[in-house]
Amino acid sequence: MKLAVIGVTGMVGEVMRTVLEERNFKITEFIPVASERSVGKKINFKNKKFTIVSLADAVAMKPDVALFSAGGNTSLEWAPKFAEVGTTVIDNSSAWRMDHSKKLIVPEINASELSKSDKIIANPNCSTIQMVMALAPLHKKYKIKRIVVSTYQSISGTGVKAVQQLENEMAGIDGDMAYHYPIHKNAIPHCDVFEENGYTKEEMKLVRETQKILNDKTIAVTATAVRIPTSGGHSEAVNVEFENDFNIADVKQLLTETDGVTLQDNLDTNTYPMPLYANGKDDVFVGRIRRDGSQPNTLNLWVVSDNLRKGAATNTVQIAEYLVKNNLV
Ligand code: 2RA
Repeated sequence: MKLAVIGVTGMVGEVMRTVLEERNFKITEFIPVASERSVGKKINFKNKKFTIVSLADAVAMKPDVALFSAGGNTSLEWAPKFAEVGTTVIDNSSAWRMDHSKKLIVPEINASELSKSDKIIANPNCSTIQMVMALAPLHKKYKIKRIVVSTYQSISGTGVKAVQQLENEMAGIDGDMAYHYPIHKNAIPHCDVFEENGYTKEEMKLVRETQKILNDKTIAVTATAVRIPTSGGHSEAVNVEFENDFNIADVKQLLTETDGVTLQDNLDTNTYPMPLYANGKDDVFVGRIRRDGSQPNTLNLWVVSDNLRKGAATNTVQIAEYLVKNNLV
């Protein structure tokens, strides 16, 4: 497998390399790609040094698969160029997610939709992935009617500049701002940009992507996305109303049996998910499972996951693994 990683020096690109190494993804040729200013620099992968190449050179090398994490504009311009030479692109940006001709994949939920003809595959937004990982099995059994979700998102979702801003603020140093406001000792209800309807793009991704992944436009979703000064992962308070009633013990059993989900829910031992402990792990952690007594058939749960891993790099690599295993590349 000739594999290219586009955006190889970014935070997600770096985690992609780690995940590819950890999972011993079989690669015959590794093609690291980054912006012009990084071309020619060396990076480490599988204990070897590789020279970063340009996007144009990478297209000419005709990789079998290209994992993209280089922003929407780069994906819009270059993913079709890779696809034209036969490369299967798996893209982390939002560029292709709502394109009707492109699949939006969380392998544990809808990888079976994939076919050889899919040459540009979209990786969902991190906060969507962790939520649907927890909700998909429940939707299958109880049919979701409405989701109200509040997210508490790690600064790592914004990138290096945000991590640097928090470090500077904690050290009392004035530096570049990734956000309009200080993030230290703060919570900013503003992830990505505002749309006409007063919601942010991040909030609308939770609405639109959830319906596409679960293939059910009847699912009502409303979201509030908040940035908080943590770096280990995104946390979400999910209130979900079903068409049918449920039993809490069955819900917990269902989640326990779900690949990629770990139940952390024991109030006697103060056991519940937290980003400090989800950091660096691939699972989606679910806890604080309790009935919402304010209305029928409604459940509250708390969902935490490392947004750079299952929220981005790991999900992308898992899609590539599925393609290889099912001879789709
Ligand atoms: C964020 N989900 O957390 C977005 C993009 N990574 O900012």
